[in-house]
Amino acid sequence: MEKTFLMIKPDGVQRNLIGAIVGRLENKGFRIAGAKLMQVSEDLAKTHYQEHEEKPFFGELVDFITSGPVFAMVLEGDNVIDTARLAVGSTNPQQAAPGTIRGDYGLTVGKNIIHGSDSKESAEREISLFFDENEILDYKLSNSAWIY
Ligand code: RTP
Ligand code: MG
Repeated sequence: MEKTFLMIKPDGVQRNLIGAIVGRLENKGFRIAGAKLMQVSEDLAKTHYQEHEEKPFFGELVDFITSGPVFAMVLEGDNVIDTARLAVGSTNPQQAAPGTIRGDYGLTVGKNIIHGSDSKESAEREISLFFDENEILDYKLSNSAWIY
């Protein structure tokens, strides 16, 4: 089954949205394979957002993502990479559809509540950047037969 990486950003943590967001993802039926509250180091932030190194907002992005704890997650499900991105919503919360996490909770592009991996390659890369192998658990949900 496919895995993806999601991270509630410091604004989501500070606004006490961890429970609401994790609740939505659990309700959808995804399996939480790993989860932790953590402080992102400057090195990890720069590596994670490497693709944006040349962008004018890179410095702000690194400062923001290291400004307080984040809640990092590995989710598992059928087609979860694309489906979780749909649940996250468009990058700019002002354009994100209601019903999406960014559409319902976010206000500006700089503080858009949550990150989600955008491809199979990013998901693999980001999971291994943020999680040790022993932090990702392989277990079955008792209701899984009712989901897939
Ligand atoms: P993310 O990587 O955080 O899940 O967001 P995304 O794929 O939807 O968007 P991406 O293009 O990867 O941009 C990464 C983050 O950079 C910030 N950003 N700021 N000021 C700006 O114009 C601007 N553009 C992007 C956003 O916080 C975005 O989530
Ligand atoms: Mg991105």
